[in-house]
Amino acid sequence: LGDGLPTALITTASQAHPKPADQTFTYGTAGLRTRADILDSTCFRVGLIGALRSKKLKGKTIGLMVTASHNPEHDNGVKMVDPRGEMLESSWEPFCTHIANAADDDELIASLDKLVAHFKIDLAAPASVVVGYDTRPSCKQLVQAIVDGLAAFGAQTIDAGLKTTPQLHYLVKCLNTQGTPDAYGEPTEQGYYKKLAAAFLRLVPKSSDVPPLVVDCANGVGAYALTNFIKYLPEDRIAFRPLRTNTTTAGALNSGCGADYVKTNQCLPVGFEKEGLQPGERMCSFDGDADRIVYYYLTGPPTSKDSFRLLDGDKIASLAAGYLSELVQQAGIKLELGCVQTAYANGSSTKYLKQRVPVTCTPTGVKHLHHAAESYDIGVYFEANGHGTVLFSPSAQRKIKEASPSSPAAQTALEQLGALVDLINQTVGDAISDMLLVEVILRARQWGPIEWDGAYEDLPNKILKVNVRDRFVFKTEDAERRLTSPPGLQERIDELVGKYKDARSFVRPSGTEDCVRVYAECAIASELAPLANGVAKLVSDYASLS
Ligand code: G16
Repeated sequence: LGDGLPTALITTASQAHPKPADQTFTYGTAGLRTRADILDSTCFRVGLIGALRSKKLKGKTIGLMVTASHNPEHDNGVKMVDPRGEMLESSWEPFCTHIANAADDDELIASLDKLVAHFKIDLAAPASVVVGYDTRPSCKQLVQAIVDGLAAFGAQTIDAGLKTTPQLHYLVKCLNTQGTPDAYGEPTEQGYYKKLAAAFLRLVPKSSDVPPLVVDCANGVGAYALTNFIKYLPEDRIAFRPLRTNTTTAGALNSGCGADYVKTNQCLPVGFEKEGLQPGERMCSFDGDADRIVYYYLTGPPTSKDSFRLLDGDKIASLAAGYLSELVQQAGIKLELGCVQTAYANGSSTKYLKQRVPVTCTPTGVKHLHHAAESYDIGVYFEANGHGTVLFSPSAQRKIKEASPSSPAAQTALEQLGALVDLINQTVGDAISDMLLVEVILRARQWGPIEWDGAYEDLPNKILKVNVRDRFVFKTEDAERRLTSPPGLQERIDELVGKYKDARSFVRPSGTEDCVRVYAECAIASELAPLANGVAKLVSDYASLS
């Protein structure tokens, strides 16, 4: 057992990071995530796994990001980033779960051994891992646990410090491509700002009188990044009014603010009505690690709930898909543009997009959308919650670079596409990069939020959380649109949905929180509450039977 593994080093280090008894950890939608106070052993073990992942890839740098993103401040987690900046290869996920749950040192060594044997990992290979973290108070200690895990394998550890999740993804890709023809950028935080700012200034070359964009930073790391980024952009091109930037008050992170709060509750962040906001003013919210963004505006006084209009990930996808399709056409090149959504996409957005471009539906989680988007020349992927980006395939990027324009208009379109390739963080959804993309398109079209919103009207919709004893009894199929377990529940949901006009509802276990999520939409606003609450009640009833 443990042949070739530095068993003594692992077991000695492991003593400082004992696994809490009676706790089970699961690799979920975005890595391992749960209450921070029980996560120390998991982080130590993620350090061990990270070192092995890099060894498997012959020393390529992988990334570990300590964050629980949209979750409350008392939670934490780790997102694992592969060398091209994408999420950890999914075949490793069950091994992560298994290793995180090993009860003692013997089981830990045995589970590591299994991973090494399964993936035929050369333990003599080098390992390099870059570690970043968000503003949560628990991060420092959890990063130390990761570093202890990495040290047991003698991995080279690069401390990236406080970063947004997309900045960490960017760094990973830059570190692995520097000095190659595919160099993605300078592997520093400053390099990230410079790259985005330079691309933005190519797209918005003249000063503009567009009013400042109000940005809710969720009291998280996005506040730090936006403050740093602003220095790279002349105020006459784009101005910001950052709000909810308090990263030091205990409990403030994501509390009553942030993209998840705004999307779920379909209202302004708490207290925004006192910020002197005007109807038609552009506003947006980041989430806790700045990898999601939603926009919104008011049609009337901020105190009236009816005046709130949400421009969520679906609306961003339609804005981006429409604009990019036009540019491709103007450029006179042949590229297939497609969109990827999940079951949470509003039915109206899917209808709107399907009339224009091919649309694919995947299960929740960037990892699924990202891979599906890679099958298009230009793949626009967005979850309704604001997590998404645009991918340009290597051949699309070549075509954009090498095409000979047939007219001045084609030349401009090609230049704009080239700048967009640089503006968009293609490693993962990125609130800052997506925000710049939206701002570029709105300026190019001379649109405000009202014109953007006019593309289609969302069907009334609701997301509810239901707390159950064991969310894992809920199993899904068909990109999470139907339940296969508990038996009989899907039929009851179908029956209920059938009673309402143009209704749709589905149920799935969350992969980041201990709850089951219910989504419901229908044509008539007054029917939404009975539909959503009715499905939630069915979920509770079946959960208590299982
Ligand atoms: C993560 C994932 C997203 C997913 C969200 C909610 O976001 O990256 O793809 O939509 O969790 O997932 P679930 O419904 O399974 O809880 P974040 O921003 O929290 O990292």
